[in-house]
Amino acid sequence: MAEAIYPVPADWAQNALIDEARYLEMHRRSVEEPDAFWAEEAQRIDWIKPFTKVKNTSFHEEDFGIRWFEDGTLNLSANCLDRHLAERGDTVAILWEPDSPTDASRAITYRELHADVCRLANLLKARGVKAGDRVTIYLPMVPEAAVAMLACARIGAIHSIVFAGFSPDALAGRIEDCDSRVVLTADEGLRGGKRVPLKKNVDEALTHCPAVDTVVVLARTGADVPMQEGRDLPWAQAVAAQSADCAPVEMNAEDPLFILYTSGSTGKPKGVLHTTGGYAVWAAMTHQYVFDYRPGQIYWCAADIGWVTGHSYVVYGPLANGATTVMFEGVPNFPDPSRFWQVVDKFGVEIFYGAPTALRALMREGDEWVHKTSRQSLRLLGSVGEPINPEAWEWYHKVVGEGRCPIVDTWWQTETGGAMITPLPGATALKPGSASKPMFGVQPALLDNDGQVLDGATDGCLVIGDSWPGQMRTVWGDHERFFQTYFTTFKGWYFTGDGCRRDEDGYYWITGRIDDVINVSGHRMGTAEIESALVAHAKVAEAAVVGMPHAIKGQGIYAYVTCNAEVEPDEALRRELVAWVRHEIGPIATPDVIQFAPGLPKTRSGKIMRRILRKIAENDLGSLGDTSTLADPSVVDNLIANRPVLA
Ligand code: 6R9
Repeated sequence: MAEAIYPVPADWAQNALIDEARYLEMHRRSVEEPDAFWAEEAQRIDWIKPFTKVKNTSFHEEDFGIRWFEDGTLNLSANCLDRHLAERGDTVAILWEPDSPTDASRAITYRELHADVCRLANLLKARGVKAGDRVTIYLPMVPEAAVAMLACARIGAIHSIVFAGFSPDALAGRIEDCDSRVVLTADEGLRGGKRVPLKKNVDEALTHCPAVDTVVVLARTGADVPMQEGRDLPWAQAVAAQSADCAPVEMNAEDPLFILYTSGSTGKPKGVLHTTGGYAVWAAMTHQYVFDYRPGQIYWCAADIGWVTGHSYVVYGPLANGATTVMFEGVPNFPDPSRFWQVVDKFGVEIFYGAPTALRALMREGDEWVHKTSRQSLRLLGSVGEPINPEAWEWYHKVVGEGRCPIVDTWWQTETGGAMITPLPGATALKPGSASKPMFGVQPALLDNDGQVLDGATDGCLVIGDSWPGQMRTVWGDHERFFQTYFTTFKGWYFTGDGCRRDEDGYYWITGRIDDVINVSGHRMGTAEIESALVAHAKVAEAAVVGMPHAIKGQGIYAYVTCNAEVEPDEALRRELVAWVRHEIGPIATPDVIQFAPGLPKTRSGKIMRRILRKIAENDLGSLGDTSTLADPSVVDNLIANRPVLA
């Protein structure tokens, strides 16, 4: 079957910032003359001391290192706030929509945001926070979350946001890993009408983190939460006492901006570290070009600030560009499945950027929820977080966008800082399901398992050949792990962990992770993390977790569990283990299936054969492959015979 192609609409080809010819020329130049190209693109940022050196990077062991604009200085908070005040001080920077449509929304101008950021920055300074110190942010989707990020950036403190859906244990691990002394949180969060006990979670986490001496607590719901004398400060009162002036600290381009923990195929989540100058250029540039952003437009990225998409495309990219960025506290189906599109109408949103998992869930509810709304303001749609299946793409395009809005399907990662492979709306004909073409400076390649470069239309492991300004610089506290994880599988290349197909037109189609990472509703999770949560339970001897196809979430979590000898597994234990994992990691890690198994398929050397477990979870029993190398091949028959019946 020939795949669909949607040519660039004529008005987009004529009016967009970048048309096809310009894209080709800019991409060529970004690769052939990177120093000249990036010196120019970096002018979108206000530098305090201009850089004299642009690119100084190597992926090779001998001289490994990634440095961009390395002798320049800047402050990213000043780039997101101060420099807009003269021209756009009264423009709305953040349009906030609360969880419940009956509560009041908020519009915060650049001038107001600047004052709020300065006050919080002064409070942090008063609590002894200095440049280079780590500050943990555990907040719901409220404007104060953006204020917190920018206040850290203003004084050079490194923020580490922990998604407000993570458990106290997960929070404690992340506070400890980066030695943060300060936590910014709220009494409770509110999502889909449900309260999330954030302060309670913090208190529980801090029993393991004695070094934390300051907790600033925002009153979001007004719940009565215990406050520890000397440590806990009510946000509103504490900032009210501070001055609304705070000079931005001059930071080096390569000074750290933030840490964001993300799951890998092994071990604990890694603290992905981004630095200031290159990230600023990358976030601002990609936001402008990918969304064809023009000042005055209302732009909405529906991601949570707990994920990298929220960092780059709710806060830093849009604010660096002087945009009006919508921040939404709620969920797509509360109080009903029209919610997203009602918010679009309420604010006149022109650009909407969301995740396939939400779109699939809404698609299932029926078109009438979309048709109830006007959506006339929409001109561009975006997708991120996981592959978008062509069916959901077509629905997004036809039903939500009424055929008039291009869709930018942006492939990228926490590690890449911003969009890497994506259509540009005025330049790229769209193929549903394909992230399409590389961004400026991005040189993707497909390799076979032996590291041979594959040409033309082919399938392979997706790698990137050279550095780009938004690339992560290290794993917090473990530079060796950074090098080992990303640059040793294929020497001299950045390995993404994704599989990919390239078609005869040079379009890239991401096929999903090829390592032990699963993508559940666009959230990355390491199977190893869920396994270690399961084996931490007293009745569990061994566990193996794999992804399984899931109609809404993209992938679901399938856990094979072997219990201790004296334990008789039953339905009650199954429920207990589900609750256990939710408590250990958070609700996003809830197993969809737990299959009790007397044994797991292992090689003679004791390695679990995940390939076989994946096939069973996928119900793809015809292609289990060679099982003769297993220590005990009968284990597989038992797993198949006792496969739970799935709805
Ligand atoms: C931004 C973000 C990264 C992983 C990545 C890939 C998957 C993200 C995608 C996509 C296909 C897209 N992914 N965007 N797959 N098409 N447009 O999601 O970062 O949370 O680190 O996840 O997500 O597998 O490797 P992160």
